[in-house]
Amino acid sequence: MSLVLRCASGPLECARPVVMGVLNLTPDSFSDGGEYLDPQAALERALALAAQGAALIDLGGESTRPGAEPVPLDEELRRVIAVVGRLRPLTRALISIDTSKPEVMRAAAAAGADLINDVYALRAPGALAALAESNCAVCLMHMRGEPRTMQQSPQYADVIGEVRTFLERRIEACRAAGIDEARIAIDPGFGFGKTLEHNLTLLRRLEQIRVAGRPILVGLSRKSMIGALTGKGTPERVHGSVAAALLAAQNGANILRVHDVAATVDALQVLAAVTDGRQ
Ligand code: HH2
Repeated sequence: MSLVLRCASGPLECARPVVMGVLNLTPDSFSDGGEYLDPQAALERALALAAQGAALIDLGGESTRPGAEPVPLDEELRRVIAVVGRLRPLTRALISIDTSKPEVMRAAAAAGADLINDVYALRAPGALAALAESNCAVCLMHMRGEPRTMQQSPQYADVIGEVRTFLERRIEACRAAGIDEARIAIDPGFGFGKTLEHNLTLLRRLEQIRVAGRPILVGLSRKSMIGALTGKGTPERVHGSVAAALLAAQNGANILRVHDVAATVDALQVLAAVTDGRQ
């Protein structure tokens, strides 16, 4: 099976799952907040993640953890764009930008970004047009509500059906804006307006949210669902996160967004050896 995501600097083949390393350039992200605010520290971390086997590096200038406050445009641009420009010539890893703001999308595309990872699925005014003008791929993520309030007792009659319908509609909106389907990945948005039970249902039945045969990206790494299942605090969620990533890969995920790249790459190698006889 071939499964390709067309990114700005070339195609990403992801039928065999690949890893996206998380790098938050924020003071308040739930897992690595405050560690990479200095651009030099961020660059070194990005190169380390690539060396550990990340096919993509996801740079974010705004936390989306439950309860997070929005970041002003100037501040997000300042945090992200200089790092993209400096990182571009130093690595062949694809550069993803975690943003919902059209101005950041445009500036990131001009600085050499490959993919826009938007937890609002291009619903902000002007976001569809900004993406359409670029050559970037996009990840469309499902979120119920907004980060400040999304975990206040979310309810679904049918979580799989509702996530799937949302993703179908956002792909349709992309098509109407002139964004080729080959540039689209989809994400059920673990923890974004979902209870533990919703997250487990999505993980169990992941393949059922695949719309139009597009690659599925999942972010489970160190999230509170791993904490709820293991009783561990954020830095101690590595083992649980690797297990979740592996299960997601077995159930259809193509891109795994993780903080612990080396551990996840090792686990995927074991999975690949078992599933395709490759060593
Ligand atoms: N999760 C987070 C951020 N961005 N993007 C996608 N596509 N899918 C996800 O599940 C996802 C995401 C939250 O994690 P993190 O970036 O580690 O924390 P914070 O939002 O606090 O910066």
